[in-house]
Amino acid sequence: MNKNKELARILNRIADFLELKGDVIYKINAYRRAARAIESIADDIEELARENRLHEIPGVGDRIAKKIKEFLETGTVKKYEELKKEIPEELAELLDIPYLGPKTLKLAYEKLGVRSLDDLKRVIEDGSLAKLPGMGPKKIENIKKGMALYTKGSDRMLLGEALDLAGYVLGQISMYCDRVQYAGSLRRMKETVGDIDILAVGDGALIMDKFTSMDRVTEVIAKGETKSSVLMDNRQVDIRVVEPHQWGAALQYFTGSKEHNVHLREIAKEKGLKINEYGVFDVSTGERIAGATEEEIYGALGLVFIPPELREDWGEIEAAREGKLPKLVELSDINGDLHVHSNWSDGGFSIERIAEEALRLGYSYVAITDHSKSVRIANGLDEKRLLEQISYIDELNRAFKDFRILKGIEVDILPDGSLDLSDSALEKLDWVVASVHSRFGEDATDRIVSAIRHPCVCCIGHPSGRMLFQRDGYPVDWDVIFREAAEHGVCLEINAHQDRLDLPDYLVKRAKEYGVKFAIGTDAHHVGQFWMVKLGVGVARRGWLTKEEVVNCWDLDKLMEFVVKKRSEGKRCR
Ligand code: DGT
Ligand code: CA
Ligand code: CA
Ligand code: ZN
Repeated sequence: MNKNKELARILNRIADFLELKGDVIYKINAYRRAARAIESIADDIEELARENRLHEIPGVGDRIAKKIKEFLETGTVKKYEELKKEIPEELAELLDIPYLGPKTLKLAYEKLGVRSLDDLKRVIEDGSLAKLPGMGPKKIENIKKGMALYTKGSDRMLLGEALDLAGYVLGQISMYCDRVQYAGSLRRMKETVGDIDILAVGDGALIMDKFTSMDRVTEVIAKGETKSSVLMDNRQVDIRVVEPHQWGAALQYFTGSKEHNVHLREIAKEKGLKINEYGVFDVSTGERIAGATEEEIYGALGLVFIPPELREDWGEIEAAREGKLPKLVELSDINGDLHVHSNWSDGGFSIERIAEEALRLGYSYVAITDHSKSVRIANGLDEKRLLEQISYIDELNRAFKDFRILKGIEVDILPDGSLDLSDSALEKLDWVVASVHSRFGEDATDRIVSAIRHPCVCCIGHPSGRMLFQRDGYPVDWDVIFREAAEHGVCLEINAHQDRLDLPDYLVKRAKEYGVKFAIGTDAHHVGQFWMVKLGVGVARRGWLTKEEVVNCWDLDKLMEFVVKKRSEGKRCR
C-alpha cells in the first residue's frame, strides 16, 4: 500500500472509531475530509511534508498535520492505536457498509453483540435486529442492500485506483521489456476493475523476476515462464509474456471484453477463420493470417480498428463493419475543467492557485463551482459571499489573456425543484451547475426537470447521484431527463471524480441518442485531483462521444454562446 493510502485508511479508521463512540460530528468530518483528500491527491504525502506543504491539503489543519508527521515518523498514529484497544477493529469495518449508520451499529453491538459481518447477517435473518428500537422493515431492507453493495464492492477496485497500480507496475518493469502494456477492463477504462492484466514482450525469466519482486508485492500467487500473478494492495495483477508476432492477438484477446471477443469469434467463423490469443488463422489451411498488431486482427475480420473503450458488444462491431464508428473525444481535446471547488467552500485551494494549475495544464478556462448555502457541511456560499466571489474573480481575470476563470456555482436543487440561490444572483454567473444532494430515496425526475427548465442552469451535476461502492443513485426516469436536457440545451455532467463517474457510460450512450451535450468536470477539491479528467474522458469515450458533444472541448466563445442562448430561450419559455 502506498503511504497516502495507508495514512488515509488510518484517518478514516479514527473517524470510524469516534463515530462509534458518538463523538461530535465536526471532529469526525474533519478526519474524513482529510482522509479523502490525501487518498485522491496525486502528490506524495512524504514529499508534501518534507516541503512543509501539508496545509495545502484540504481539511488539513495543525491538528491533523501533526498526526501526519507522527505517521511518517513512526508508521502509525497514537490516537489510532489507543482507539483500537477500545473498539474491535472488525466492528469498525462494518461502518463501511452503506446504509448502516454508526447509531444502528452501536446498538447492534451493545444489545446483540454484533461484531462481524456474519453476526450482522445472523441478526438480520433471525429477526432480532428488526426488534430493536427505531428499526423498521424499510431500514432492514436498506441495510441488506448495503451489505450486497459492500460485498460486491470489495472484490473490485475503482478505475483511478487501478490506473495508479498499473502505472506503478509499468514504472517498475518497463525498462526490462521490449514492449509492455496493460489490457483487460482497465484498458477499456471500465468504471471498476477486477484484476489488472499486463502483457509484455521480452526476456521472460528476467521480466518475471522483476515483476514478482516489486516493493509493493505482498504475495506471489504464481510464477511461471510466461505467466505470473501477484497480490498488491490486496489486488491481483497478472502478467503474460508473449512473442512479438503474437502481440496484437494477445492484446486484443486480453483486452476483451469477453462479450466483444465472443462476437468476433462468430464473425471469424462465418469467414472460415479462427481467432484466439495467438492470432487469426485460416481454418482450411491452418495458415496464420494476422497477429502482430490489433489493426491487423480487426482488418482480417473485415473491420476497422475498434478503440478499446468501445469493446463491450454494444454495437461497435456492426458500426465498425459499416465504417460508422464515431471519432471519439480525446484527452487532448479538453480545453477546461467545468466543476472545481475552491477554499471559498470545501475545497483546499485558492482561486488563484486553481487558475495557475489550469494554465499549467494548457486549459483556456476553468469554472469555479463552489457549493451553495444549503450544503452546510461544505460551507456553501450564500448570496452575499457569492457576489463577493464574483467581483474577486472579475478582478483576477484582468490579469489573463487567452484564459478565463469562469464565475460558477454548484447550486443545490431543493426538494421542491427550486434552486438554492435567487435568479438575480445566478444571472451574474458564467456557468451554473445544478445538483441534487438530498433525499436519495425519492424519485428525482421532477426536481431535475425543474432545474433543466430554469433559464440560468447550464448543466446538471452528477446526474444519477450514485457513488461507486457506496450508494445507488436516486430513482429517475432517464428518457424524460434526456429529452428535456436536449430540448432545453442543458448539459449533463460527466462527473470525473473516481468515486462517482456519473453519468455512467451506458447512460451517456443512451443520452447521446437524444442529442444531449455533456460537460466533463472533475469535482476537484484540490489541484492534485485535476488528473481525474482522464477518467471522465474514459466515460465519454465508453459512451461513444465525439469532441463536438463534449462542451469543454469547445473554445470559450462557443461555450458562452451556448450559455447565453439557453438563458434567453429559457426566459422566453417562462
Ligand atoms: P475484470 O478484470 O473483471 O474487470 O474484467 P476483464 O475484462 O479484465 O476480465 P478478465 O481479467 O477476467 O480477463 C481479461 C480479458 O481476457 C477479458 O476481457 C477477455 C479475455 N477473456 C477472459 N476469459 C475469456 C473467455 O472465456 N473467453 C474469451 N473470449 N475471452 C476471455
Ligand atoms: Ca482484468
Ligand atoms: Ca485477469
Ligand atoms: Zn455535488
